[in-house]
Amino acid sequence: MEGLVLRPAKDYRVVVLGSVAVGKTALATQFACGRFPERCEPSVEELFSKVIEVNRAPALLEIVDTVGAEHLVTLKDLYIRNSDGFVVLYSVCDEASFQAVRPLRERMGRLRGSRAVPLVLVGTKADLDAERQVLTAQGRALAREWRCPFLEITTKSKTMVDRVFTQVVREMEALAPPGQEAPRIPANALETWPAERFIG
Ligand SMILES: Nc1nc2c(ncn2[C@@H]2O[C@H](COP(=O)(O)OP(=O)(O)O)[C@@H](O)[C@H]2O)c(=O)[nH]1
Ligand SMILES: [Mg+2]
Repeated sequence: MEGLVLRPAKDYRVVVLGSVAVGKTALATQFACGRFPERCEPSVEELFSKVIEVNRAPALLEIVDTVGAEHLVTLKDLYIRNSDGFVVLYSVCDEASFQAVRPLRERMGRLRGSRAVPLVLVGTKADLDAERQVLTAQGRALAREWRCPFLEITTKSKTMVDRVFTQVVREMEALAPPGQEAPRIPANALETWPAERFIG
């Protein structure tokens, strides 16, 4: 039928979170576009989408690549409230980025109230072994505490990056009751939704 657009039955929004320069944009770009960006614009929040196969059915993943800027905190909180799954990143070469994930997880728990927080904990830049500051065992221990999947990856590897998103889909399907749609916010929320609406 002309004009009829078939959308996959499943539609998930996944938010990529973590400190500045841990590789959020690289991860989203590698997943959605199949390439590793050597340089990324640090201040642009982007939305990527890709259809993948989950349990032999197509699922549309909408990926929100967040930015660290303070003035966007309210929008980030909104995404945490209204999304289906999360990829929480730190860099294994940046101890401070690892320290930052615990308060982030606590904030996510507060913002989502009683709702599940389907997430995957990911240590990036595992290819830079000489610069490593966070041990694999530290990431694994934190994931055990949070009862979530844990992966160490390099975003240069498409295979590893794909695995992150397969894992997050599994978490969403395991933790979120089917048929409970999160309320949607528009993709161009920055322009159309005045920030004042979310204060308080
Ligand atoms: N060697 C290496 N570099 C990475 C990796 N992930 C990201 N980068 C680089 O780290 C820098 C910051 O990445 P970016 O995606 O912009 O970080 P963001 O601020 O979290 O979005 C960029 O120069 C990336 O090319 C990785 O796994 N290994
Ligand atoms: Mg970025």
